[in-house]
Amino acid sequence: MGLECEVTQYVYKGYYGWGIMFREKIPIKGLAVTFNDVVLLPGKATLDPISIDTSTKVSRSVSINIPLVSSPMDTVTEDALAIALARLGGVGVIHRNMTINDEVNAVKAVKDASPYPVIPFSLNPLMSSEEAMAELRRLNLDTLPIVDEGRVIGYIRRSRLLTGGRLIELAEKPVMAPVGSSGDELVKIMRENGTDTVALVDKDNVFIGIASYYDLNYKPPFKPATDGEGRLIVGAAVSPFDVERAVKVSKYADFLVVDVAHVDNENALTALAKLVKETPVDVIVGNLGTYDGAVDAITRVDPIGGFRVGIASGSICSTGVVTGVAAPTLWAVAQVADAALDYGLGSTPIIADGGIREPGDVVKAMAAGAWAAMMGRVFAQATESPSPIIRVGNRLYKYYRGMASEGARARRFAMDRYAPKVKNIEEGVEGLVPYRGDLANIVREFVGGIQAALGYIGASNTAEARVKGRFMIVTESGRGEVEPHDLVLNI
Ligand code: CPR
Repeated sequence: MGLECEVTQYVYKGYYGWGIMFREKIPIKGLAVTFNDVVLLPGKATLDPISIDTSTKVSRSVSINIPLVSSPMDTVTEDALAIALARLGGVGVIHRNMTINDEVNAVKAVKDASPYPVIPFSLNPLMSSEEAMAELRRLNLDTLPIVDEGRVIGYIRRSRLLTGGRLIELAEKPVMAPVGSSGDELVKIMRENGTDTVALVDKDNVFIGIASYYDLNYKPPFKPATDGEGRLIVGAAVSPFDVERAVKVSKYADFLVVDVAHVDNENALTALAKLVKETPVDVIVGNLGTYDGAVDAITRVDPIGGFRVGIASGSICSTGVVTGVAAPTLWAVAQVADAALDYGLGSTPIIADGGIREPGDVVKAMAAGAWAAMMGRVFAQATESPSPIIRVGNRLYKYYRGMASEGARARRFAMDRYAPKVKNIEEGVEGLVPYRGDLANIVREFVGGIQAALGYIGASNTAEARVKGRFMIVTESGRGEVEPHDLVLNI
């Protein structure tokens, strides 16, 4: 039984009474409640956080291992970040601020990447045993292949180097596998040979790089998100009006994500109803902000592969300021989740999009009915995002901009002939965000926080969070109390 069925069952079996509605979890009507307005109530835990299952679905037929999705933005998701995120179990959505060909190529690059890092480290037969030892120590590895003119000619183990002598005389037989082997196959080979690396070779036996036990043996939940053929999962953004792009990228992408600020629009829904019939993969529809908007989409577009939800909560978004219109993500998720349940789409994933700052926000979104969270700012801060690192004084930053900001609009109108200029105003800003290092560090922190939050609310997986997660509205003084307070923190 899939996770989605379990939730529907909890809901209808009356886990918390009959017909639980996500909107009723947010008790004050008429208040656009945001992440910072609520706390989650603790519940009885049955598992230690580290054993909590973080897997979920991003669309009806695509599963991922951690509930994190990167925004299709030109300072966030191109192939490098999508590869890194899928290797960690989440999924990236390639942005559409580029030509159709470029988007197809970025998607293909993710599908062609190995699900684990392949690193071009090796030893040269001319090295002395001291030099080889220094290299192994530097890389913190026990074994490395000796490679001569592209061929693996032997394998070196640290312990053998202690006696000194010519590298080739100290070598053992090569430990190799074809590039594209699954992680499990490689781990098996390493165990059989007592090595912590395997040399990967192409079909002509040419050395490509090594895979290491350290990279492959990610502790759960760091298990790559892969398709049925073991290739990394990736999504691609499309405009509802761009059938040509949708058809071309969906040949390779696992799912499409509709990329408009507000999809509850006559022209967009008419176009989308046609577009979903032209593509073989799930189409995630958004952005949506209200129950009625979701009903419009559900009744006009069939099939719907998932919902992308939240209007004006994004960190770079100025829609709320410029237009006064907003459907904050947490509130919007509860709205759309109820519409989905009421219209028989309770097993269609909902992605909370915009305004996520902390791991707890992801779990708050789940308690309101979400399956996963989409983030822009947090991922823009990673080494792998496509924006440059900028030094200001002695601090490092990355450039981050909204997709309706002046710079992003200018690029889109140049690149995309399906980008009609329907508004005469920018609805986003551009700025700098602190650089936070490699994506793996950011994701590790987020997943640890998500597991801890799930543990506190008594959920043993993401599906249970939608059922068991309950909110209390927190007052201004309460907010101050549940944050670190009354300490001098900057010591
Ligand atoms: P943060 O994670 O940065 O808070 O929000 C990212 C989300 O903001 C994106 O996934 C997208 O939905 C939304 N977004 C991107 N550009 C935007 C502009 Cl210019 N205006 C409003 N929302 C935007």
